[in-house]
Amino acid sequence: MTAQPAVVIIGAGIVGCALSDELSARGWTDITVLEQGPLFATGGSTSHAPGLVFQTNASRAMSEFAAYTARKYAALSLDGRPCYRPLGGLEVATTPGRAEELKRRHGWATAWGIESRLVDTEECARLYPLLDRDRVLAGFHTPGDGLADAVAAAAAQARTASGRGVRFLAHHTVTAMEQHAGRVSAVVTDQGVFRADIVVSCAGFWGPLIGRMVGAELPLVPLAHQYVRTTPVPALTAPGGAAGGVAEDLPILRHQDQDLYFRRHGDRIGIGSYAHRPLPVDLDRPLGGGGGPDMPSALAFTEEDFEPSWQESRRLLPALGAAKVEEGFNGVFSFTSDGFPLLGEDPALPGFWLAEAVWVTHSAGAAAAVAELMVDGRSRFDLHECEIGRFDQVQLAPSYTRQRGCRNFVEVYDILHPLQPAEQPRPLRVSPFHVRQRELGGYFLEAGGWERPHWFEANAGLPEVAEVPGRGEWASRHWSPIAGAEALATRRRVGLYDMTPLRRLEVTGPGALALLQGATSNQLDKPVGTVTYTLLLDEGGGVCSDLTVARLGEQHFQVGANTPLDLIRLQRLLPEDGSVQLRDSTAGTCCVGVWGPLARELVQPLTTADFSHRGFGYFKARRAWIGEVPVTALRVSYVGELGWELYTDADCGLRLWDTLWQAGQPLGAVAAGRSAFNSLRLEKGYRSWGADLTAEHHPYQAGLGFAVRLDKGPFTGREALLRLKDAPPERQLCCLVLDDPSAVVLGKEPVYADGAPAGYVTSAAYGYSVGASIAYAWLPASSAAPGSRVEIEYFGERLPARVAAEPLFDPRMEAIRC
Ligand code: FFO
Repeated sequence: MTAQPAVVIIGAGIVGCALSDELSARGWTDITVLEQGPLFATGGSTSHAPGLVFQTNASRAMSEFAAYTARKYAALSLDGRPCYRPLGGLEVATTPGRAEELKRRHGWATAWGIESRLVDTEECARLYPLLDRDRVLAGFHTPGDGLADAVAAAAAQARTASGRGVRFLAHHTVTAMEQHAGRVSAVVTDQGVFRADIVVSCAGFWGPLIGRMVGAELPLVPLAHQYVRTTPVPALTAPGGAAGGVAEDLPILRHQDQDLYFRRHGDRIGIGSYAHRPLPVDLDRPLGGGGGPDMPSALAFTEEDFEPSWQESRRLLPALGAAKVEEGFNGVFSFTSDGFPLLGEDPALPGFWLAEAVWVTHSAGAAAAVAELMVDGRSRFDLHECEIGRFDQVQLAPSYTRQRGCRNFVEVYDILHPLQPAEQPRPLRVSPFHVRQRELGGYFLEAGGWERPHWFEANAGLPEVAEVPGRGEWASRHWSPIAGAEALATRRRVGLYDMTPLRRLEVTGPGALALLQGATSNQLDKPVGTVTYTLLLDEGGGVCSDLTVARLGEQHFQVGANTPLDLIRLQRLLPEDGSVQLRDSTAGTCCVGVWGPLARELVQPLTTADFSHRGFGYFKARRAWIGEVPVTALRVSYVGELGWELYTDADCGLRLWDTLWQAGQPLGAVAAGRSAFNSLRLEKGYRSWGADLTAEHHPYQAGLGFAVRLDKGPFTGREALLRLKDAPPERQLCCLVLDDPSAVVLGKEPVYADGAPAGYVTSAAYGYSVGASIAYAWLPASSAAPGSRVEIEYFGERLPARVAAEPLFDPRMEAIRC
C-alpha cells in the first residue's frame, strides 16, 4: 500500500462525513464518499436524529467520544449558522431510586472529566420552568451537553473535507464489494466501480447489508424509536406566561424513569420515547417508510405505542397543557448486542473497516478514533469495548443480536447494576462442570456468553460465613456473604475454581517462538516447561493485553489470553510462510484452578508426577495424569495461592472435576466462584486487563515493568518503552484502602485528591483475608505514594481512603512459592 491509500467511505451520514474530515485532516485525501441518497439530508438516521448530545455514560470511551463531539461541533458552523448549541443537559429523578442513580451518574461524569452537578428540585425548576416541580425529586445538570444540528454538522464537516480534496457522490448505491489477494479491492455501485485500498462502512443501520457483501455478520439490529413534535406550546413564547416566560436556552431534558427525552423546537417541544415495545426492522423487506422517498429511515408513526409516553410527558410538563402531538414518526437507528458501536478493521477481511452503530452523540469522537487507528495504528481512546473483533462466534448469531439488541433498547435508560447480566439467550456456553455447579446451587451471572458461578449456595453452611461483614444495599446485589466464606476457605484450605472461560490460544510451528517474541514484551526463549507472564503492546507501548505463555514444547506454546482481540492481534503478525499455526482452543477444552495451602495435598495423591515444590516449581508447566485424566498443569495462580491450573479436553472435564472434588472432601475443599476470585486477586494486586489497564496505559505506570525485557531483541512497542522507561509517569495505578471497611465500592467511581477530582476507580472488592475494602485507581503521580490521603465518591458521598503499599496480601510471596 502506498502512503496515501485510496479510501472509499460508504455513507454520507454524520459518521461518514466526520470520518472524511478526520482522515483528511490527518493528510489522507484520496477519499471518495458514496451515498445512496441525496447530500446531506441523506435519508438515514442522521437526517431524522433529534441531535441531543448527553455526554455522561458508564463507559469512559463513550463519554469521551461524546465530549469530543460536543467540543468539535461547538466550533462548527454552516453558512453562519452554528451546528451545536451548548444548552446544557438536565436529567430529572421522579423516584428515589433514580435520585440515587443520578448520584452515580454524577460520579461517572466526574471520573471522566465532564463538568456536572447534582441539583435540587428548585434548581431543576429554574433550569426548566416547564417542569412540574411536585414530581421532581432531584436533578443532574451537565452544562456542556447540548443540541447538534446533525445534518448541518455532517455538511459542515463534509465541506471542510471537500476543501482538502475529498469527493462526495450522491445517489450511488453500493451493490457489491470486490476482493483481491485477500484484501478488499473495490466497491461496486449502480453507477460504476470504485477502486479502493480501504473501504469503511459508515452505512448506519444499513450496515448489515454491506457486511453481507463480504460475508460478515454484523451484530447490529435496526430498531425504530418514536419521536414526536407537539403543536405550539404557549408557555414557550408567552412572556410572563404560565411558566413565567421561558428562556431561549432551555436545556435538553431526560426523564429516564419514563424512558423519555425532550428538546425544544422553537415554540414546540420534541419528545423521544424508549418506552414502547422494541420495533426491530427487517432489512430484507421494504421499510415501508412514512417519511417519503427521501426519508426511508422514518417509518409510519404508530400512535397507540406513543399514548402512554404522551400521558407521562404531560404529567412531567404540565405546561404542555392543551398542546397535541402534531407529527410523529418511528425513526430507525442502530442497536448492537452489547450497546457499543462497531469500530475498526474486520479481522476476516483486511482493508474492510467499520464505523457503525454510532449515534450523533458520539459521532465525531468515534470517527476520530477510527481515523487514528487507520493512520497511526492506535488511538487516544480506549477502544476495547468498541472494536469489531470483540465478539466470539456464538455472539454473532442473528437471533442473539436481535434478542440482545432489543433488550438494550428496553434497558437504555434503566438503572443497571454493573453485575446485572442479560437474561436472554441463556444458557449459551457452559463448562463441563456446569451440572455439578448447578447441583451445588451456583449463582450464575453471564460474561462473554459463559455461565459463570459467582458463589455456591452449598457453601452456606461454611463456618467462615459468620466472619464476613455486611455491606450496603447496592454492593449487596449479586453478592452473598457466602462468597466471602469461599475466599477465606481458599486462603485457609483449598478451593476449586472453574477457569474454563479463560481464553486459550495454541501457537505451534517452527516460527512460533519468534512470533511470540516479536509480539510481546517478556523473554519467552526459556526452557520447555516454563510459564512466562508477558504483555501484548501496541507501537506506542500501550498494553493491549496481558498473557501467560506456557512453553509446552520447543515449538508449542499455550497462551492464556483475555479477549478475541488478542487472537486477532497475533493473527495479523503471522508470517506468510506458514511456519506458525495459531488457534483458539478455549472451546473444547476446560480448566480447573486448584488453589490454597492444601492444594498439593489434594493433587499429589492423584498423580504419579512430582508436584512437590522442587519437582514442579512456580510458573512451571508439565503434562500429567490426574487419576485417568490427561492434563496440562500450570503452576500459576491468579488468586495468589499455591496451586495449579489443570487443563484437559472437554470430554474428560467432568471426570477431572469429580476426581478433584472427591479427593478434596477430607481436606475441606470448596467449590468457589467469581466473586471470591475477584476479591482474592485484588488482595494480591493482580491486574485485570480491560478494567485496571488498557492500551491507554504503558507497563511502567501500570506496575508491570517487571514483564518487560528491553534487552531481549525487537518487539512491538519496544521503541516507545525505551522512551517511557525513565520518564516519570504522569499517573499510576494505585491500591487504595478505604478507612471504613464496611464501605464497598464497585468501580468507575471518581477519586478526589486535595478536594479535586484526580482519577477513577478501576476495580474494587472487599478483601476478606486482609479485612479491608480495596479499590484500585488511576491517580496522578503526585497522589500515588503510599500513605497519600484521597476520597472516593460513592453515591454522592466522599469516602476517605489511603494509598496503600501493594500487594496487601503476601507481599513476600510465601504463600505461593512453597
Ligand atoms: N493466563 C493464565 N494461565 N491464567 C490467568 O489467570 C490469566 N489471566 C490473564 C490472562 N492470561 C492468564 C493474565 N493475568 C499473573 C498476573 C496476572 C495475570 C496472570 C498471572 C501472575 O501470576 N503474576 C505474578 C507472576 C509474575 C511473574 O512471575 O512473572 C506476579 O505478578 O507476581 C487472568 O486474568
